[in-house]
Amino acid sequence: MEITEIISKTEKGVRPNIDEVTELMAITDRSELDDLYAAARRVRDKEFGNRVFIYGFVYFSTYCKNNCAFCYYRRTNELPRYRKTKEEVLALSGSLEDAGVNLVDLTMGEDPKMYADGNRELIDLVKSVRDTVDIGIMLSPGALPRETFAKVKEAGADWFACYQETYNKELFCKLRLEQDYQNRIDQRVWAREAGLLTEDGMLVGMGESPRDRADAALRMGSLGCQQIRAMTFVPQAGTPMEHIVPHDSTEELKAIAVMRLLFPDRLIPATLDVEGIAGMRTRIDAGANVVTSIIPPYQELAGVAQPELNINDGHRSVDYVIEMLENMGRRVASQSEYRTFLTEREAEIKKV
Ligand code: SAM
Ligand code: MD0
Ligand code: SF4
Repeated sequence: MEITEIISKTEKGVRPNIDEVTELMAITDRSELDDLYAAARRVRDKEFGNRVFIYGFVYFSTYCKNNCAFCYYRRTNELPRYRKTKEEVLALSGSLEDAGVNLVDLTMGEDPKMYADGNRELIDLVKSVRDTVDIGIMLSPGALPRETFAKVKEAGADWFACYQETYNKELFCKLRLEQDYQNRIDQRVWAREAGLLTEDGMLVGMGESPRDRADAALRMGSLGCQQIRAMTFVPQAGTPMEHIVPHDSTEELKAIAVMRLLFPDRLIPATLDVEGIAGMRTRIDAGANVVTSIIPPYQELAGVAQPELNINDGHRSVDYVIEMLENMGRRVASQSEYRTFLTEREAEIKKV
């Protein structure tokens, strides 16, 4: 089938098969790419209008017991690491709320301290943030034991994020060394069973094929994840993948647009963590509707893929992002709009 036909039938709501999705992921022609992005924008705007959600990012512990091949914070990379105190996390969450973000994403490496005693400290942290702010809370802690999910929900989190990176098992094992493929898939299933909304994600530029990306997009959406993402791999000093030649963002932008066409009502992030603020517009123009990895300056906080980019120049700050979105004719959702969105989606996942 011609690319234009695949785009137009998908836009009309007819689900393409995996071969057709692979063709979309493999587009290289400039005018076909423009058609793909334009269709993705129409589909998004029909569903969400010009509303965009914005998420603050608090990477509260950079200690990690894992050794992912792609990650700067892998166990064997010798780095200065930090662990924020509860009081610091509460102050950061409060100031993000005051600045107008819709959600705070509490992220950590798999810090052994947060796993001790049935994840006691982690649960306590979520509870304290819940008592302090009224905005959404996402927890991105890595893999958790099954029995912890009910406690995470009970403590007041709205979302659990854990990215499979790839659904190609062989590639997964090369990336997430010493980790169990099925256990990582189960994370989102267990989280949803506990009543949490879930986010899944794929990494781009790790040696995966367009078909792998098509498979990941279809699987992430069909598993009922309400937020799905693609992020381009950024090589990190001191890691085994340090010298891999990085992709530009084209494959990520295509993945965003294809996911948008396949799953019109999902949240899809435009992350500031790959190309900084310079990459926000292209991701929004490919169909994204959430800006993530907003980080307040001068708080000694790190990003993940870009530990420092644009943080202390204030270009990843809330005010700067809001201004840029407004210049693009977009509008940041109010807190009550985001709350309503969460309530609706929570009711939906209960039906599944
Ligand atoms: N430690 C938790 C985990 O791994 O699930 C949560 C934080 S982890 C740092 C969040 C995500 O950042 C990873 O799942 C991966 O997709 C992404 N990431 C890590 N290193 C990256 C890199 N070098 N380039 C692009 N994305 C990266
Ligand atoms: C982001 N740096 O949104 C964050 C991170 C973890 N839930 C998210 C990868 O890009
Ligand atoms: Fe640890 Fe997450 Fe980095 Fe893997 S991706 S090394 S689990 S912080």
